[in-house]
Amino acid sequence: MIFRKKILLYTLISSVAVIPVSAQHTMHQMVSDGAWRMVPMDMNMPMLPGLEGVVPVVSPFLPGSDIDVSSIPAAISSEIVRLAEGDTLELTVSMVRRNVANREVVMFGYNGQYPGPLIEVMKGSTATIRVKNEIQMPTTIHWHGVRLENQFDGVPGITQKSIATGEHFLYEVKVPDAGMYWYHPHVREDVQQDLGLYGNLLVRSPDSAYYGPVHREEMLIVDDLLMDDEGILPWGSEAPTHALMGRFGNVMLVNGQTEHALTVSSGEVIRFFITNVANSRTFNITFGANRTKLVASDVSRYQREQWISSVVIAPGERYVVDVQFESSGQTIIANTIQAVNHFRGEFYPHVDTLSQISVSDGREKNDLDGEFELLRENIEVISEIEQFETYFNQVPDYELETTVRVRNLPISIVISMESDTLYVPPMEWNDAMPMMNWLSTGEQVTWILREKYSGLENGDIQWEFDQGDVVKIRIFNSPDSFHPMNHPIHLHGQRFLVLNRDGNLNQNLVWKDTAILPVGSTMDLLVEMSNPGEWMFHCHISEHLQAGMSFNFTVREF
Ligand SMILES: [Cu+2]
Repeated sequence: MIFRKKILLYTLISSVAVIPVSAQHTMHQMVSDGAWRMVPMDMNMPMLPGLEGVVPVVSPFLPGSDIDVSSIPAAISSEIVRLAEGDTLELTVSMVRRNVANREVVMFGYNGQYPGPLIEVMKGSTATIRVKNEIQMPTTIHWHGVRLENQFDGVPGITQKSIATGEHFLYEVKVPDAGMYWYHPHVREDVQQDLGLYGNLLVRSPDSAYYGPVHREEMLIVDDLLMDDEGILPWGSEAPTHALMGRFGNVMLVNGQTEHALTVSSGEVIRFFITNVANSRTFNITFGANRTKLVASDVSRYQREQWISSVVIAPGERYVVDVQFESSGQTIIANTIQAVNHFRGEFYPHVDTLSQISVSDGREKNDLDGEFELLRENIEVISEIEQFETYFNQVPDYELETTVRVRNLPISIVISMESDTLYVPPMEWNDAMPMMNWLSTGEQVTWILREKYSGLENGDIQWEFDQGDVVKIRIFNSPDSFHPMNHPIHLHGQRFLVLNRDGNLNQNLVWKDTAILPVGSTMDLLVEMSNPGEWMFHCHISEHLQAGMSFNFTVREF
């Protein structure tokens, strides 16, 4: 350990950008041009010596900084679009004007909406969406979680050319699995997705009893945005800032709003479809004292419904829960976490309100108490997964581990991060070192997926499968790297089961496309290679993806 530290200290030579004194004095005037502004800091956190006035080594980017903001149309809230076979949705990507946390900001939107339209389709149908790009950056759309035809997966340079400004692309999205999916760009997600380019795709089952009965359905798209008094903090232009831990926001958003609220009747059962679209933040969502039933996740229902006390949801994941609100009065949906203070090595409880719920006195007339009590066994899911049981105990076909490499970071960051690994938490629920995180860019940090035996890393990894192969992949998140971090691992175009974590068998399986890997943990994924094409395997923290944490694998048509 000591040896490793020494090597790092002597080999990582500090190379930093410093705001010249003259520029520091005029920083306020430069704000509207998208100049760097100091990242918001918690007053409890000391400024590291030598970092005063230091800014990221990349240039700042804010959309619309050269345009009269009043000329940009105001965004509207999300609309539901039901698409039947043969219908085409025209989806335009453009700049929108928004008011977030009482600040007027320029963001991006799909059809001028926040979030993008909720697209609802029937299982087995094909949704046709023509995307027109009107922003000054190339873009694409990735249909997250959908086992669609490879050419519509939205990966620039792999499945399509990115859509240039003024150009179109026609997506034909065939949806084989019921559930909640989402769509977002696969070009600089750290910028475009953070600016509001995300929406839900709800795939309905023809079976009306696919889920249990509820009074109402609500979408909860959870997100966070990094803001100060002036508005949104700029993003890195040539490469992302916040490459170490990802860009955590300090303003919580539900469905793009800071003031999400619901009014419900006492006894009402609500189904929440939760999607995490944040760049990096994993949420631990609680529903007050209200009973919460876990129903489904990314690509299927669970084998068995179960009572839970909270939903841990990483970027990219979806969960479906049914909640019954019993007692009248006020309650909240919250992000309830154990935050860490790296400088003190302490954990402290922290609660952020996501939604205010007013439960009225009037009892819900059509009562579902009996149905809600019931925990259903999903026989179709159980019997389908049974067919994969022969693979459960096989030795892994592939083993990966995660790590990180840094170069040219300011020396005080290196020293501070090194001492920090002494008490690294399995999950980073908050950004406890905002300045250091902000200053670490994609030009200094490389996040790595490494094949354990070959030593091949990221894009050098070459996996080929035949359609129909069932493959066990073991992934280990090494706690012994420069700054370890949890990673949501996402596979395109296929579905997988998380068989076990740290040797503990998963007793209630569900088909997934994204799974969180805490620091120090090992998980075994059983992937059904059902869908031919060239597909991505990557970390869903936007900044980690931009910092290299990705490779492609091929499934040959059989
Ligand atoms: Cu990651």
